[in-house]
Amino acid sequence: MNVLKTSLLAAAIALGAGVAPAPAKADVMQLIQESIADAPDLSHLPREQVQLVRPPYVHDHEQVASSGPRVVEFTIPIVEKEVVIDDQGTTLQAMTFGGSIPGPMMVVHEGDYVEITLVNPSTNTMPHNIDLHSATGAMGGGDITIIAPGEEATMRFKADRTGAFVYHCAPGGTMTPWHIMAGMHGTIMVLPREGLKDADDNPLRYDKLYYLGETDFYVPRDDDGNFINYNSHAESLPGMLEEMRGLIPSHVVFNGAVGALTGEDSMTAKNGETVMFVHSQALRDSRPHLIGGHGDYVWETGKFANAPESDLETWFVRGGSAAVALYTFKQPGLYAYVNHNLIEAIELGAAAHLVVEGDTWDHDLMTLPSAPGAIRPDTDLSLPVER
Ligand code: CU1
Repeated sequence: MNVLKTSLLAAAIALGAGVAPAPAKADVMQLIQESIADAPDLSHLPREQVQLVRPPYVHDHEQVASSGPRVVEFTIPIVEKEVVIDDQGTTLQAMTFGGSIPGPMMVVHEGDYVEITLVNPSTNTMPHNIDLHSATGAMGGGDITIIAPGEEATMRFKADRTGAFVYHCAPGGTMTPWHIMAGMHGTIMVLPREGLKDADDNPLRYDKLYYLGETDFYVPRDDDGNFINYNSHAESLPGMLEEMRGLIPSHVVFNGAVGALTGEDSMTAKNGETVMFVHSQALRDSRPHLIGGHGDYVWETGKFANAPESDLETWFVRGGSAAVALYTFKQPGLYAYVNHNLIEAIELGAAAHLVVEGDTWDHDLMTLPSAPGAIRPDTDLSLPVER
């Protein structure tokens, strides 16, 4: 183990000193390994290896399962790297599932077995793991997937409840919020086998799916007010930790950087298409709003066992969860998908764009009887009266 790895581990232990050590970690690992012969034989089930896709896109998947449960295999390499998080060139010593912030979204169906191989290449410097909010036991898998650089582990869990669920790294102590803040979070969506339904049990479908992972970064500034660019993860930790504890983010972004989903990287749809937006936040709360559109159907908590709400203007994402919204576009043009704390959207970065193609306008829904121009002489300028 090199000096850097040793110092990071020492820092992890020291910084986590205020938190009682988890006594059951070894017990759970031991219990699982000693009774591994009791694991169900799944050799009768079909297996599928899924190639993950970089967000905001999501791998191909069925909305209504055409057959029974499967074992779905995902492999996620962990990548520690430096990324640029704004248009000023501010860098972050990032940690990622699969090289992106957020990590790739996985989609399975209820009753499927999810088999995740987590790989920590020897080029990394820190231990990592995966805690899946959709999994049951062993800290969501965190206790049985902790791997040092050069190691890998495969864990399997049954997707026994539907919804969109956050997953994140959770190596323990201060390492946990730091690794999440530095990018190690994503979403897995467990669809009902029969597909999504509205409150009256009518089927709901989507034409496109976009995954937005919102992240709050805490980059300290130097004495001149400029963001500090660190040269390594170890160097960045003390300053980032102090900034994190202040709970005032320097950046709040979708998909890893200010403007990551704008301009040429904007989301797209065709007028008339139904788009699913999955929006996760692993640490703070958020309040998505589609400017010019609505949430036709919104599972605010992201859990499909609950009927979706209808016609929402803004919805809420609890930190540590993922919300799901469906909207059918009715007008072409540019839409903004924002965190409707607009200070966070405009000043800190939590804004994305979606371009809807189309060349016909629904004048029944909106039209323009008088275009912007000079105030007309007969326009009534009297103020509202008091009563
Ligand atoms: Cu990690």
